[in-house]
Amino acid sequence: MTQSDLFNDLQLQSVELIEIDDGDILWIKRFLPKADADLLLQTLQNEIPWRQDSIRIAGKDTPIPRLQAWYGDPGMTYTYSGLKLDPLPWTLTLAAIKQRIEDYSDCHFNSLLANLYRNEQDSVGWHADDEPELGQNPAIASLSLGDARDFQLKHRTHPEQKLSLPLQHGDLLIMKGALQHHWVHQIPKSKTPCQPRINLTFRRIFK
Ligand SMILES: O=C(O)CCC(=O)C(=O)O
Repeated sequence: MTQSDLFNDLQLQSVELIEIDDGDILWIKRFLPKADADLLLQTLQNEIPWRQDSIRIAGKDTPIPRLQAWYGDPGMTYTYSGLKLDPLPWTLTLAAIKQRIEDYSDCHFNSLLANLYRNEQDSVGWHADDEPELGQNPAIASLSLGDARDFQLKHRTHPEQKLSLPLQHGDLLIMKGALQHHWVHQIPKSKTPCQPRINLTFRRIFK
């Protein structure tokens, strides 16, 4: 172990409540210690059957600029932008990290969208996680692994209210309250080269 590995392992979790109007965000930096985050990143890169789905934009099938996979309890299908996703069954790895996040957040999740940003060209555009099946004020827990990327938020009716959170390896973001009604979020392409990043967004679908 080098001195910098040792330093990284000693860095402690810190919790920041982001003060914004119309929603709640909790940013738990280093929710996972580096060694756990490293192992999880490597395992998920290999075990998830990543695929590039297409969504319909202006009547045309357009590949999304990232890879993804949808997991969940039986029957927890999810539809966004005209794309219907049937759940893969939980793996031991994903069930374990879900439990760890549930214990911390006191929330219960029955589904997960996993995203793989292969490099700086991969992204997700402005959107909110406001599909009807997520209920009125969904709690969403989002775990970041791999290279840091900027998670940007913008208020829908006061677009001058915006923020950018540089999410790092092992960080957990919990979004709650009315956030998805009033704010949109995105991961833009990056101007500098990026190594792969995996993001796990745990959700609860109401059927
Ligand atoms: O990669 C991220 O941090 C955000 C992913 C996201 O916005 C989503 O899955 O809805």
